[in-house]
Amino acid sequence: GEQAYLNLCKHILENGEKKEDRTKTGTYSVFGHQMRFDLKEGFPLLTTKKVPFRLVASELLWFIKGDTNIRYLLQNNNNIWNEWAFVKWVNSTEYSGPDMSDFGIRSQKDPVFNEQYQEQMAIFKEKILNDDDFARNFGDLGSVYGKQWREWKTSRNETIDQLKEVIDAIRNNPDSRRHIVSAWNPEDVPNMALPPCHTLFQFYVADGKLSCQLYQRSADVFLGVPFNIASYALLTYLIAHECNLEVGEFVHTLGDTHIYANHVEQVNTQLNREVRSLPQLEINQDKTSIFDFELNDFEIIDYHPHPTIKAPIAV
Ligand code: THF
Repeated sequence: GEQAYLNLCKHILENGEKKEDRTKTGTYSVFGHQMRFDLKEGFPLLTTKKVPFRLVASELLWFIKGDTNIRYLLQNNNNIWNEWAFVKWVNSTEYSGPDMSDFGIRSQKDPVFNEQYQEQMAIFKEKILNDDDFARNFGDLGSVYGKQWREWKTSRNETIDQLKEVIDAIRNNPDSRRHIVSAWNPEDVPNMALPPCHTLFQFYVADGKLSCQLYQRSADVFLGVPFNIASYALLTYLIAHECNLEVGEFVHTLGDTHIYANHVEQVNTQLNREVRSLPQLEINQDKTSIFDFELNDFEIIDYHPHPTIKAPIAV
């Protein structure tokens, strides 16, 4: 449970190797780690800081729809993927504002630049929301999760709906050892704004319970991982609901598992807090298919976390 997450944070701070990374932020990193969350104990939203469930849920619904355009996220006031679309715009010939190269790192270090960046980001968001052509050209992140889950392209130009197939297989052949969805498509990796961090997941049915294991190749332990845990827990609840199963465990297996150097202080703040009891997830019982759910079909109840802890995202 949550203690496994806090133990991981402590383990990295004590044993992590100092490692440089693509974003030039610097990390403390370990390779290979596993955490288990018993979903019967409650819904695994961390309580030692507030995790915005609404953002987790709208991102998951976006994947489930097979959507890869950030417009849907922005329509739901979800800004977590903006930077990866913004980078395509500012590198294009259509962009004529001030130079935005390395905006992620520069916006944190240079307040004058940060103001220019915020201004361009506001323009970008406004155009994604209100200009259809612009949204088509610059809102799309390419062949990311939604695309691979719902419309994997084969060499014969057919498409595979991995999510639908895995749900059918869980229903019809629960004991199968092949309940796998892969987001890692080697041929498509060069066409993605960001190659998938959650690479592959597998379901497992035993004793009337559905469990899920995720292999995550790269894990931003402070900002990403709390989202990823909640997201796959929600997915497991939804598929269990559709297949008339109880929920079992979420097993989270991590590859390059890192704390960014500029998150260390925040992690220490969190480690000094007491764990509280987990909230519960309520799902609208009138809906069965995972493909029919909307944001207000889920409710998190009895969630009383410690306050939000702000941190900059590495781009
Ligand atoms: N890039 C990096 N560096 N880390 C990631 O976890 C990550 N993701 C997705 C894609 N690229 C990544 C994006 N997921 C937040 C959370 C998840 C994200 C991106 C950003 C975040 O900033 N969360 C804040 C709240 C933000 C808000 O309120 O708008 C938080 O406090 O939790 C891996 O999936």
